[in-house]
Amino acid sequence: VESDLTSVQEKKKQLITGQDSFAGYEDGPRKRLKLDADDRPKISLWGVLKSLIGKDMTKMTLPVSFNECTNLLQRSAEDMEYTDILDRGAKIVDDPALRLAHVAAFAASSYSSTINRIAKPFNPLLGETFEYCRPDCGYRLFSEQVSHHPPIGALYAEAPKWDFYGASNVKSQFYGRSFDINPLGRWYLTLRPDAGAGVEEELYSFKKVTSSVVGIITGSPIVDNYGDMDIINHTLGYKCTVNFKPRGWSGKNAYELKGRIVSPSGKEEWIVGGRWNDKIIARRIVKGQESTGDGVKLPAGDSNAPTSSANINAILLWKVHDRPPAPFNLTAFAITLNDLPDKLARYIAPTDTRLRPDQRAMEEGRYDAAADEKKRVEEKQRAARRLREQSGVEYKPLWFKKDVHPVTGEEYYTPTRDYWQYRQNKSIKTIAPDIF
Ligand code: CLR
Repeated sequence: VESDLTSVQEKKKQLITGQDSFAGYEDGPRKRLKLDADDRPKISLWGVLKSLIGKDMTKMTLPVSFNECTNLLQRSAEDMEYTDILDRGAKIVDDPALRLAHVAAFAASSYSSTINRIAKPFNPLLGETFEYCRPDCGYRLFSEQVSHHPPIGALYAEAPKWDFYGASNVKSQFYGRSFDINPLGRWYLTLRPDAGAGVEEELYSFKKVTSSVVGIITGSPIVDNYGDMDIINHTLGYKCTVNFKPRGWSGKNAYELKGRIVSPSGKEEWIVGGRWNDKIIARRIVKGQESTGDGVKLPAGDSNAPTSSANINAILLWKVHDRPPAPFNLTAFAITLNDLPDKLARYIAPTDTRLRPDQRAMEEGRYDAAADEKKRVEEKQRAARRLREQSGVEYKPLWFKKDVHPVTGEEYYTPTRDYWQYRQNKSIKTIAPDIF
């Protein structure tokens, strides 16, 4: 049984359903692509990349066979694969440190999708948008490519118990030995805990760690993710630094992560640890010692999740989903993103990634068409930019605006027009540009 929602949770739920946000998603997420396996030509990465040392990804023109059939807006949406962690975290009403542990596990969980994905996502066109709803998980997401140089994609996702927002703005550089991707922006999470927590909303924020493609020269490239991720509860003052270990020469430290949750008074309360390819467990620190045990199993369904940490010394926060073989090594979640059932086609913006012809061709294994269409839409983007330059018009994104975050004081993107309202009124077409 779903417990009663708090007034702020209920308000968000009413907003999402009141705007018919889930219209078009009735058939549920798709299970597979049309393609059974991708048959992209296998080329040596090093053979192509060796002349590109020192460059960033935006300055590399690579054959389309280096691409996967997703783009960076969709890669950001992949952060939503494990939002069940947030819904479980919101249920813990008597332990803000354990709530933060859930947020930390959520932030780390998305890295599991980088495994075996040695391919370049398409670069979204300026003004491209991507919406994604999961009625079964209660959330809606909207994103827009707000800048082309540097490429920045702003995202805003909402559910009754949380909002997740930020911008993907990565600095990439190819060093020869490795190809490094450094995310620049801060990600924000508003959590709305269940009744009894003594707080209606909490603001958390974190920065992503470095992603790095290693093993390029030896011909067995893998994505590693390493560095420190500071996760802060700005409302209550709890903090945690999760350290992602670099895999190292022998691969001995591969996937390992660990962090301590510290209360505002400086007391270490929980340890979050595990591996981002497998599972993450929170263990209570008792008299300076880390509790042992495998952790309470993940509850089957939200309603069985604990509401108190009183009798828990170890709890399983996250377990990776199965990875059945799939074209481009996509996760089952990534496969759902570019689906375009007829029901949905009526609602999405004309700028939605799902309508990008090059990416659709890639997804269907029509690689020559993908290359031709990619060239065409990129040329169309350049023509639009030339027109703007000639008439001296400064580009402004349609749905987001740059602002200063009221709590962190850092620059961020915030919605400026209500996409979901336009969607409900079927009036997106009156303002969205023709970019494909
Ligand atoms: C990491 C998590 C960030 C968003 C993000 C942006 C760029 C992505 C990166 C993630 C994962 C690794 C990535 C990268 C772009 C290119 C790189 C997919 C999702 C691949 C592995 C590079 C392949 C090498 C090419 C030269 C073929 O929030």
